[in-house]
Amino acid sequence: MKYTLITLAALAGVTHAQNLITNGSFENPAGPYTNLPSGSGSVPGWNVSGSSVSVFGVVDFQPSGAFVSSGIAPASSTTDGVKALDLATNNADVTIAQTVGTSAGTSYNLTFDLGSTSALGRNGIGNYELLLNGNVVANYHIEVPDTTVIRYFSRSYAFTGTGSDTIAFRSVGSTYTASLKQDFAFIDNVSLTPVPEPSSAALLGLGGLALILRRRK
Ligand SMILES: [Ca+2]
Repeated sequence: MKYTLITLAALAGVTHAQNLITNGSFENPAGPYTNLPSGSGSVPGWNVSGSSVSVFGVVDFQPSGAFVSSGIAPASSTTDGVKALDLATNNADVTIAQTVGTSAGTSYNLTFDLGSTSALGRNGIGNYELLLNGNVVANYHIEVPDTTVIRYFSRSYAFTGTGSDTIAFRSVGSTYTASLKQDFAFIDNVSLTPVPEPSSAALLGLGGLALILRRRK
């Protein structure tokens, strides 16, 4: 029974693989709202280009926080941890990119949460592009009429690894007409994990079974 439990734990490890993205929840840097310049050092793990970005957190909407007057419910400000990132700071198009080591031929699932709000007189529109190795592979448009919360939408994108893959999110539409112009384009909870293949899990299970049988001898 003991070794059977170990085998089950090993299988569970496959279905809950570690997130390959560094600082995908934008918890770093810690602290209250901060405007961060473009470059590779301001948001750990990410390269920022196009303009500056800002990180904000639950604390900014609490009493004595920088944005408490916005009326935004603090708990709605992130979907993971206590901080999130605004890709539309200064109403400029911004790109954040990160290169991740992958296994060629392996399937991966990228998941992330995109958010906005109509608080502070904004239009609640966020426009994004997802780029994979420099190519735009998906577009996302969100509209949030709510004025007292930040509302997030979970999105995902599946792709096959090439050995080293660069994932980038770009806010777009800063030059659109007023009615389509993005105001807030938030992002949080970026995660990249390999998709477990039934054959791999089965092989691992057989390996575990072999281990059990060997240890029982
Ligand atoms: Ca976060």
